Amino acid sequence: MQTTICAPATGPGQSAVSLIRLSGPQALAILHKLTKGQKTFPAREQVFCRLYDGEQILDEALVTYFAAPRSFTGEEVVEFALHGSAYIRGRLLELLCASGAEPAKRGEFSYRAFLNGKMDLLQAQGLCDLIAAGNKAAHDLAVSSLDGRLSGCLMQTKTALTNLLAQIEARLDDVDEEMPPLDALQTEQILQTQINQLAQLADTFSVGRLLKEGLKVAIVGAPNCGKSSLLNALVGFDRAIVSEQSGTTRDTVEETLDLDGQKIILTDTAGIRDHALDPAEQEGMKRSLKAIEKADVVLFVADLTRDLTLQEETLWADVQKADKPTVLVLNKTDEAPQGHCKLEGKAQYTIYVSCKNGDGIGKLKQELLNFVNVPGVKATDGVMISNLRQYQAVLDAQTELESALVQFKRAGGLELYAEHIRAALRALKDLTGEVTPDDVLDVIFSTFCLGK
Ligand SMILES: Nc1nc2c(ncn2[C@@H]2O[C@H](COP(=O)(O)OP(=O)(O)OP(=O)(O)O)[C@@H](O)[C@H]2O)c(=O)[nH]1
Ligand SMILES: [Mg+2]
Repeated sequence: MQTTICAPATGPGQSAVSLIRLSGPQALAILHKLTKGQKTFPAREQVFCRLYDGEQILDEALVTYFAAPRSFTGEEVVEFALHGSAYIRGRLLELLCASGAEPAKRGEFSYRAFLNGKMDLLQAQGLCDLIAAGNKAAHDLAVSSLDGRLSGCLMQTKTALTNLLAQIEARLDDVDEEMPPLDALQTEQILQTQINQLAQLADTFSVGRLLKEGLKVAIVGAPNCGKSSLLNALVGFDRAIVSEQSGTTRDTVEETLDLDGQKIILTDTAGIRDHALDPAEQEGMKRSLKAIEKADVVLFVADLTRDLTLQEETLWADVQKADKPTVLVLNKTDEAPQGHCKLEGKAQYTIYVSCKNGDGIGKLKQELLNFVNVPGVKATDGVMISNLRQYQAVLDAQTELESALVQFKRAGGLELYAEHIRAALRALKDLTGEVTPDDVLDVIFSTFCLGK
């Protein structure tokens, strides 16, 4: 028999109210036990009642009972809205477990909702992303998964492929060859349309990922060019130490910025020069190079009050080799308003700033936003994918359909052609969880938060 599980649905610590959720066949019986049978609980109505710990009152709570299958998990569910003391919460969980419930695993409520057909895997992942979203962009992205837009978009492709497969299979079964052959033009068109749709969806991944995880920006350059000053100017407070001495920043300094609802993760780094003063600075420089590797965008800062050093030119070449979008940020325009830098012609983007008086900082922020607000990346219905597993499945499906098309055009055997379409369908069904193996599902849901 299915177990009954319980977990806090709200965070730890003290709060005005906290919520505990109970789900499974024993939920209502456990509720009656804790309220000493003093109340009835009509489904979906909040009932004010006393919860007992033996003969003592534990709390006065608002309790809602959701009858199966009309609940989040599709099972019998009880939600306790308690006074938010850590003691009440902890004690109620103990009482629930003493009455036959078990502590829920991470994501177990969502897992049960998925198993009971309340949502597909994409929607469950959307829900997980919704809770994790710390800014508007990530939130909007999660909503488009949660409300089924992404599933709907894939459903169209699945339906088209299923119909096509049915037609092929009918011909494979037609040993007497009584059926007319497949309409070549129409079949090719169907395949090509689906390939294009999947390719469009796959293309949204690079931006979708940035929207969800945030744009990682590394600030690099020679010592004293104003990297830490730039970090501070962008975030709007003195996050990193600034001084006129070269080699001030040793370790990398990270700070997150919310720019128009988009998460930007800035990393200030140690300045790169020929001779490190000591092992700590040397290690700092190594970390600067690692920050470049990890970044989505590099801000290469140069000081307009002086000429570029050889070391800076080498660093510039290294950044180019890393093949990252790079913005050349020419700093200290207040002191050198006519200053120039020999990299200007070589850089894709150049912005003049003064970290001292704030000139150009707004423009730089806008430039950073341009890396995520790429026009036209949204696929049908404004959906995007942001998860690597989803991306790989979409690519797999696309590759299989491309092979199917080649096979069909070559007028090869129908069986092989059908096999590629089946494989594409499998990849798409794996996305929505229809054919996903249990151990993979376990891993996916275990990344969800407790109580969800
Ligand atoms: N005039 C002027 N000075 C600036 C500007 N930005 C930074 N500085 C000065 O340049 C010096 C170095 O600034 P930092 O921000 O510490 O430079 P950094 O690149 O982080 O240096 P390291 O951490 O040593 O690699 C400080 O004295 C700053 O006040 C600017 O826009 N104009
Ligand atoms: Mg610094």
